[in-house]
Amino acid sequence: MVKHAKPKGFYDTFERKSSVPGPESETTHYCPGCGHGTVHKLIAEALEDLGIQDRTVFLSPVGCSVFGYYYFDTGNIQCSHGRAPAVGTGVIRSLDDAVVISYQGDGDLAAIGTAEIVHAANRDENMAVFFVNNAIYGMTGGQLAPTTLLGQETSTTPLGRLADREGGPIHMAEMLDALDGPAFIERTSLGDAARVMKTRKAIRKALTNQVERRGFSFVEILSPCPVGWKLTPTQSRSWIKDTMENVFELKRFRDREDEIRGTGRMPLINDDDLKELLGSEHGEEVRTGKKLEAECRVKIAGFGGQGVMSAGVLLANAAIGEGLEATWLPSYGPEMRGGTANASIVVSDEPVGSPVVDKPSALLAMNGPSLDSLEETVASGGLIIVNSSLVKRKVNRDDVKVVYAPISAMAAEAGFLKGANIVMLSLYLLETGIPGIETLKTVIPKSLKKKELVDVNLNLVKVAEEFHAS
Ligand SMILES: Cc1ncc(C[n+]2csc(CCOP(=O)(O)OP(=O)(O)O)c2C)c(N)n1
Ligand code: SF4
Repeated sequence: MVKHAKPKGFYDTFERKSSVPGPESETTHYCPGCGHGTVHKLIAEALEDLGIQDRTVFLSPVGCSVFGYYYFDTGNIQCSHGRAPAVGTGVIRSLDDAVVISYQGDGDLAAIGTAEIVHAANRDENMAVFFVNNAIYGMTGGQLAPTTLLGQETSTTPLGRLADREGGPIHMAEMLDALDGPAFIERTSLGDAARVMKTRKAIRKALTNQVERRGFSFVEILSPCPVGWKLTPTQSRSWIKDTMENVFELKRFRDREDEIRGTGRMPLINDDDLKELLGSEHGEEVRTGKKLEAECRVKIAGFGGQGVMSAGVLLANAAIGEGLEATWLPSYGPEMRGGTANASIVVSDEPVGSPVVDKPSALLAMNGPSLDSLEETVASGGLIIVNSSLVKRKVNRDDVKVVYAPISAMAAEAGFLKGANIVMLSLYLLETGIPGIETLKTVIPKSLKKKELVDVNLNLVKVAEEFHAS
């Protein structure tokens, strides 16, 4: 007896939240004869047979296959249009054991996402990319795609694609084959049962490559879109064989079968490298397992030229010098000179999840516009240090601690106005103790290229200490 059942890679029922309740909400959302369903089934079967369902992260694109998460019983991420290879890069670099599948249409991969796929391929990221090429934008109503054939009628080229007007179809497999990076590239089709079986093999090969960490594996699948092509499902399969395959050659372009590329994880910096990088005298203090009560999320903001970026780097380096984890994220205003700029620094006792600081626990406002734009973002109970030499108003919040200090005047009085950033940073460290002011004093000499400025800057730390003590 032959027992037909859904492969385990699929959920038992395809229950879609947004559709009308009833049997309709448990069928797939694809049109009859659509190739996505076939490719889904081949993937789901391979997941089960290779036993990798529990370690697979399926990246759905924007396009008709946007609902991957309703079907695949795996980890799922719905990505922004074209960005799946970038998301996959993050996943594979942080989860050693993951098998990453980037499932993309031709609008998604070859139009808006061209940069992402090219660079992921070039970096040879460990991921399997299934590129469903139906030569049209299916989801949005059959517009021209980068892979639309010359002469093919679409809703935006009703008289057919013209090379002189729209350019010719992009051959993604050939394009990626020009790169050194990829491990495996093949183009297959769903034109008939024999071709489907070849596609099945290519999908398994790409997934096996992930299990064995052979690197970036790309399968382009010529796939029917009967609705977009205005053909019946049967005519669509024939059209693939008789027309599409004349333009897109079915071929295994590359197979680096014998190479194993290792995990996708970025090599973590080891303690010796860290000491060399920081010139740390803290030797044994590097990654000490020191604990913080809470993550510090700091925004240092001011005019370009006020040294907010370098203050941020010093803060991050001092934190790392104490065995903590830290990130530094610069944000420059559009102007080359004189515009506003800010640095986001996160200091934590664990690897930092996101370097973005939306709700700072501390704002170091070097000028008025910075206070105006960021005051409201500071977390309740947080800290604002205001450079009262330049900011003439008071802070409006009563749920944060505020320190007013004439930072610029203090630096100028000490003979080095440009060092106002050091005064500001020192005050922050004196207020919070994370990291300690003594650590900053050891980081400054190692960070400054101009050695004659070391004493000047250390003197500015002292100025801040005196202000804080007064
Ligand atoms: C940033 C952004 N730009 C445009 C769109 C509109 N959009 C949705 S799907 C799509 C193209 C889908 O075509 P394709 O990737 O070929 O997938 P198919 O639907 O044919 O499977 C476009 C342009 C969008 N959702 N988001
Ligand atoms: S529009 Fe085309 S690609 Fe989209 S579900 Fe229908 S047949 Fe499939």
